[in-house]
Amino acid sequence: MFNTEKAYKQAKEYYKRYGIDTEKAIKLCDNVPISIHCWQGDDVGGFEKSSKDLTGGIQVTGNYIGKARTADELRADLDFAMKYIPGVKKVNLHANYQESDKFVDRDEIRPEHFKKWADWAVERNIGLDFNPTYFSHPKSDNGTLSAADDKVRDFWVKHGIACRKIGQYFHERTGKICVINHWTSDGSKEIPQDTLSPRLRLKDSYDRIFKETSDVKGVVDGIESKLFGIGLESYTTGSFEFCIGYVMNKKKDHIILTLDTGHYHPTEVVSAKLSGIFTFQKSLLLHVSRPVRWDSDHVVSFDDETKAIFEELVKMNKLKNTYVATDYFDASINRVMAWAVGLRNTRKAILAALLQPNEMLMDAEGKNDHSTRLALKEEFKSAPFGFVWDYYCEKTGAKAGLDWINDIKQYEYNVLSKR
Ligand code: RNT
Ligand code: ZN
Repeated sequence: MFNTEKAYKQAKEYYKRYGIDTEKAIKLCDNVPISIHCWQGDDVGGFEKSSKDLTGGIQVTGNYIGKARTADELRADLDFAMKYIPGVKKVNLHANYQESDKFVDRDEIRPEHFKKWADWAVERNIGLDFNPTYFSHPKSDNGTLSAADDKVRDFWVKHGIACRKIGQYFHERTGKICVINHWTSDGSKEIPQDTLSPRLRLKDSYDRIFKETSDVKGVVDGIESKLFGIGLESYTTGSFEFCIGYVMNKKKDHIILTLDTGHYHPTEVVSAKLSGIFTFQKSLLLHVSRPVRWDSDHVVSFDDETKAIFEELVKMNKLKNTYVATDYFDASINRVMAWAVGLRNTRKAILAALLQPNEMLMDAEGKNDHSTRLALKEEFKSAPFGFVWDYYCEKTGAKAGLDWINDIKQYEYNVLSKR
């Protein structure tokens, strides 16, 4: 019979030889909040009282059974998924997940439309993060915060303002910082004649949103850039240069850069950008995703790049300065499983990063001993990490091995398949 405790004891000794304290690593890992994106549970649909197709150049593919049809179902699914996600959690909502009896347009949303979410979060002692939904709306076809039509732009500025106030409400209710992510899909299929004016308008819109809500407390605002979207291939108003320029220029601690792992050229990686950004910035918002050939938003994998990102953050001692959030959507598999797999992998990459022989590697590097540095790094790739991970998952009740997979399959049979 395999014994997780026994295996862990051996692993603990293995790591000790490299100067690594597994208990300390587990504790640190467990305390990193990860913000679970609510939109995996219903394919980014939301619960507004009007049906809208998903727009904004993002796409969800698949038609697997069991999608959450109401906010109550979504919360029940989140509750179930969270059992199998170890560590401190937050839930990340989009503005279109409002709850009200009648239709409330985006410029009119208020804290009361998110009261049920706040009650739910308070009961579970988890934080809530938030996102203005600058897409999937009749007024988003020709740009939102960068729209040439002043009336349209005013509408979206009002939405941004409303969202920051809701962010403060979440902070007041949960006692935890609310991280708001601003992403607009504004852009175009062909290169526009005028590429500058939309960017100047986008800048002005963000300025207005922040000025109007300068008294808002307990909120941090990420500005998310992107390379392209489907149907928006040639030009993105909120490009990387625009967003980093905006954030650096504002010099406000609450306005930070968001890096989404799927938002760069295929040979660019977020792990290589982190130290450059931290040279100038105090903190960062990370959207952990998995791009396959494009910004496909596949379920997060325990892959080289995800590991490299967290290794970088640990090495720089910037894990505590990074807001970690997931952002992916797969409708071709059990959505609760998709949550558990991607969130477990994110947490797993954090733990793996905390279990690297960083001191020995630094020491070798300090001595210009690059051969030892390489040998150590490579040798360590076969360290018994899985034994530490399983032990951590079992200890926190998130279950290890096949147990959690079977539980989620059972939930599919008992609950999801009946929808
Ligand atoms: C889109 C961005 C954005 C969205 C969510 C739903 O490419 O990554 O963060 O995925 O806001
Ligand atoms: Zn994102």
